[in-house]
Amino acid sequence: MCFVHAVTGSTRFQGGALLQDGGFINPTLQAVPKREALEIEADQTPPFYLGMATAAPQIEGANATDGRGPSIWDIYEGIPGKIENGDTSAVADDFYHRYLDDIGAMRLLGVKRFRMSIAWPRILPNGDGQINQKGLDFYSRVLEALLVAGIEPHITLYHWDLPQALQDRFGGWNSAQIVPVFAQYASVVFNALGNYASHWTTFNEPWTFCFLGYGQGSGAPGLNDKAQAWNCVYNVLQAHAAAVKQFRALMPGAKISMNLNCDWGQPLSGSQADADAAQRKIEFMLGAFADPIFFGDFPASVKQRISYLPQITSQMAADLKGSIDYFALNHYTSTYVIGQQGAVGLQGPCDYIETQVTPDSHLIGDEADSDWLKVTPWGFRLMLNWVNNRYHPSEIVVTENGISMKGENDMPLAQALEDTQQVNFYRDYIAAATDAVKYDKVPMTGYFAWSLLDNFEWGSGYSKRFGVVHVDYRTQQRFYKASAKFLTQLFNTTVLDPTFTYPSD
Ligand code: PNW
Repeated sequence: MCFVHAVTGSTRFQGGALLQDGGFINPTLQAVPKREALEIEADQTPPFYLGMATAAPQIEGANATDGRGPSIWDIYEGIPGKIENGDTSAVADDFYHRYLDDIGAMRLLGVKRFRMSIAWPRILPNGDGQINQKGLDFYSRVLEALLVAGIEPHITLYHWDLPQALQDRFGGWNSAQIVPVFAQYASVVFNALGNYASHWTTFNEPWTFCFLGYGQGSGAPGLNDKAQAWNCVYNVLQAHAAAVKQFRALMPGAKISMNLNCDWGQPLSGSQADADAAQRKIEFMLGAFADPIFFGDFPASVKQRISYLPQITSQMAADLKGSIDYFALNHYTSTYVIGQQGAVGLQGPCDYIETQVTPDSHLIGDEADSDWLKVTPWGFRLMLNWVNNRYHPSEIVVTENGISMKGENDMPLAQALEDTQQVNFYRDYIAAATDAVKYDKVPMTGYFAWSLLDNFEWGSGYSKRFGVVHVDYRTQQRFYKASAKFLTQLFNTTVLDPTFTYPSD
């Protein structure tokens, strides 16, 4: 029997004991046998596949190369004070030029799936109209290299990089004019690159780009208008349905979804008000997108509170229902939720507030480098169960999960590469998901770590490092962290040579 070690410290994951330790027992969960050891046994491969996730605007760089047009992030990054340290995505990981090295590294690690996104401004620099062949050629090269390396691509059409031209012309996602324009972009991509992949998603985290981008202004395009954010939700849903219609006609047999992110909401107290509030929080964050797709309408809790919510028509409901082939969930963390009449949150009037610290100063989980992220593997299992119980999807693929290790950016290289907190995070979250599959019968089939490489973390610039591969941004050298080796060993995808180093080192 062989154990994956390098796992010390955390005692957070001990099956049922953990659930009690966290102060909550979910009646929908079966009691879980206590784990004998904290180590995950390497000969017990998790019951889902492993992949590495990335996104074009966070890794590619080369923002003005080969005809790429400006995106809303290129412009937003230029506003003083918006990005930590004044960082920009202009070079990022230089994946545009180094993709062969990075794909080669994944091949050597034994990674079999790679989640990537296509940059709309590379394909249609003005958003619509003239196609930029060089942009399509770049993705053909990347996708061919992946297939030659035995790595299956999972492709996202839109990961926050709207062509700035469309923001200027009609206000981007605030306007219904975006719907046919996105459908055109989708059809260009499906026609040119459709044969390369069998797993697709239309949008990554519309909650994030609608509410942070249009509702709060902490991401591009930097607007602060909740009505615009809900218009964005509505237009994204319509654009998704329009793209899926074409997808199904062109690529029968391939699967498409939308990457939806949700934090677990844990009632702070045992009160009914807090229980209702926690349910409402998940309906606002996840249900606002998934309910229309599964049930053809927004959740009642949202409709009752958001006066400026656009109405889903019966035609739109019909187009949306059944418009995903698998549930693509991005999940990182949990919050405590408290019912509070009159409370207004990021999404508008919602009658709840969220916190990650109890009144007696108990943090919901260990801190990461990103302040919104606390380590709560128990919430992952509960989140998977919530999705399964509400929607009964045929398949759930976790398309992002990961951590920026506390203090990592300030550590000497050797210490950053021994990323024990990141290893423990993956160990505990994967164990929680394994329990969800094993004991709760959640149909989770795949798991993508965010991220392959340290990368441009939006408003945090390069100060937060989510990669399992370290990037030295001065030299573009890459170094494996312990977490890269942990994940690939755990999934039995490779036999690692301990002296193995990155191809370009
Ligand atoms: C996701 N928040 O975004 C994205 O899909 C990735 O692009 C990103 O790098 C990753 O999570 C890590 O942050 C998020 O503020 C952006 O709560 C913001 C938040 C959460 C997720």
